[in-house]
Amino acid sequence: MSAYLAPDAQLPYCRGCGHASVVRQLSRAFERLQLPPRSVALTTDIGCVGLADSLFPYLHTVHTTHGRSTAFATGMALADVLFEQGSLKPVVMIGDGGAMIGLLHLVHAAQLNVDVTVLVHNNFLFGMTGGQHSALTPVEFVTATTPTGNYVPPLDLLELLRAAHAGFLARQSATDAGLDALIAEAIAFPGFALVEILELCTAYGTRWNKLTGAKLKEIATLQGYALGKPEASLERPTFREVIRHQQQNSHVPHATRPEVLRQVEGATLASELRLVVAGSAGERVQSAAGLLARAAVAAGLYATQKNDNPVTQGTGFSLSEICLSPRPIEYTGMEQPDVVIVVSADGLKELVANGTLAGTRPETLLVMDVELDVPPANGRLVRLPLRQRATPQRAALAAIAAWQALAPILPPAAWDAALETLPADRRGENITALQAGRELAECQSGPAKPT
Ligand SMILES: Cc1ncc(C[n+]2csc(CCOP(=O)(O)OP(=O)(O)O)c2C)c(N)n1
Ligand code: SF4
Repeated sequence: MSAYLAPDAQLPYCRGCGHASVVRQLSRAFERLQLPPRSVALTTDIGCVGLADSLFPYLHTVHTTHGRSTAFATGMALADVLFEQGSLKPVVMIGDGGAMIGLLHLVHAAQLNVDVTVLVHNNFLFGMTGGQHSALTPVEFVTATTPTGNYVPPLDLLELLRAAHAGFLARQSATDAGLDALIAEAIAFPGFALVEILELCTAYGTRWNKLTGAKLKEIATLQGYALGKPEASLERPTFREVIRHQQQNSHVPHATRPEVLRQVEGATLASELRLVVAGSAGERVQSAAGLLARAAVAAGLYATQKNDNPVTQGTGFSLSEICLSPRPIEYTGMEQPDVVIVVSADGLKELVANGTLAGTRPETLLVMDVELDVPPANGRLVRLPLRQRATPQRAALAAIAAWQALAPILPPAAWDAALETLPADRRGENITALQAGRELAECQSGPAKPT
């Protein structure tokens, strides 16, 4: 692959901004490594630095909350080691502001030694919000919040991460011709790697300070920073190696609680299926949906789950959006669900409010508690006494089981495999809920039309 950057990419930064240079060098680094585009998860932080996603249309991109990009990338790396082949390459693009806000995520990723590469775009200030100083702003540097020059010594990020046992740490200026090779080396490093890239923000940094490209090296010297060659150490085992070792040496009997889902055969799903489960907070809606996702994965399907509930956690609605597919799922939107399961008034209210019911079609199957008002929706309606017969705590899983009894796609063995992954003391209640749902479906004469 010769171009990871979109050929017609319009770089959205101010003229001369260091972010543009890093974007080009990062693309060249990918070219050097010839990484399959789908193996890269480019994770961007908030700020001007976060405008890079759309410039790399061939890669997976995730735009995250401020300071948290490293945490998202770490999560992806952990999941890739545990559930996939461990071949994903998460690359984080974060500003010095974001690095300061999410400092502990960097420390934690370094401690874990996950295969995550972090590019800290250090332009010495918060660019997007008007040039405020960060913890990495050099002494005497003028910013919006240090108008007479910063007097607080900057945090030496590399020293801090060295204390967190990071294996690959390097610092370079955005204008250095060898930056692409250095970034490629960081990405190829099997554990945690971080490159701090010194840059100029031409909107604020150069407006308030007498700076040119060459001044970046001067700033580095003044802070006592060496540029270029990283300190790499392969002596520490990576997270991947630690997990592989644990898996090979684990003495936990498999049947007690397997780390890896037991695989079964017999799924009958030809194309993607999108399902929403909605109920009340605290009534195990999301864990019921999670069990369904596990059963699907046990049966060889791909599954995604997105949960939602109000910030208050213990009150109001709780819902899960599940996509199931025989092929990798590349889009998890829920504009037109195939199946809608509603087990409480809170859940129904939320599905009306968030527009899910407006997206129902004549083919949509709605499984609802019989006590609920018939909603303004299209589709085939199945109303069951879920809360009364299965209890509110078990209604969501019972409804899922009823749907599966009416329109099965998973073999019973898939549910057994999913149940095995639960702690032993939680299996019984789930088996009861599944049984209740199947019995309710047996009594059901057939789907009706909503009014
Ligand atoms: C949690 C949170 N706090 C603050 C903001 C406001 N905010 C948006 S962009 C930004 C500055 C980002 O600066 P930096 O990370 O250095 O990136 P740059 O813009 O310089 O590329 C801030 C503080 C936010 N979006 N979210
Ligand atoms: S404000 Fe600064 S960091 Fe943002 S695009 Fe402009 S020069 Fe770059």
